[in-house]
Amino acid sequence: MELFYHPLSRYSQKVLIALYEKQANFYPRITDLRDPLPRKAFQHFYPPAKLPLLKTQDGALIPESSIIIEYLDRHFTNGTQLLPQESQRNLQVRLYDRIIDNDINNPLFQLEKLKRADEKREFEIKQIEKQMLTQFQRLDTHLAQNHWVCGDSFTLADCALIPCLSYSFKHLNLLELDELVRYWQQAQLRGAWMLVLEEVLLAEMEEDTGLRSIP
Ligand SMILES: N[C@@H](CCC(=O)N[C@@H](CS)C(=O)NCC(=O)O)C(=O)O
Repeated sequence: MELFYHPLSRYSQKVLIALYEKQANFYPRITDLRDPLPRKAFQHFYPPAKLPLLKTQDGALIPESSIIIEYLDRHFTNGTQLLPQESQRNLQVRLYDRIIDNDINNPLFQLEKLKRADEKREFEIKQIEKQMLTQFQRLDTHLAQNHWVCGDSFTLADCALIPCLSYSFKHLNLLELDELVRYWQQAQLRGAWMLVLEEVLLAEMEEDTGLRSIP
């Protein structure tokens, strides 16, 4: 299997967590879409040019982080089961995965874009921050009854949430949300996330210094 991804892309981090949870081997194909040459090559290979993308052993291309994780969960029986078999719990996990992608991860992209823009659109920034705070408050209440996002076991919904939390804790005022703070502390001790974070920090260092490690 090959995974086309970038360590600084949150949707890529979501899939990396799943791969480590499943203890699945893969060839890492780091793809920087900001660089015109790799972007063109990747677009030629996969015209929608979105990361992450999984190439399976039989050559099929699977896009969309949640679908990639469902594929991994079906084909790799080792490691953590990320989608429960029981139908009600399965639906709940998929529901939270959608809520997190749509109402947390995607607004974070808008927020990052607005904050990077030269012209500061403070009103829009405040509006998105307010909506996200409401989402996090809901999640905090939910986490009071749940050790991980959907109960006692680690699932797809946790793969979706954890990559969103570094930026959110840095930029939103979340420290009063006790359950979310507890969740974030426990997530940072999860082995799969620690492995992902190592790669994220290395990539951030490379961005800051302009130095690339020797492959
Ligand atoms: N719904 C998709 C979202 C994927 C996505 O938006 N990926 C971003 C990077 S995190 C991307 O490839 N954007 C295209 C670009 O940067 O040109 C998923 O879950 O995989």
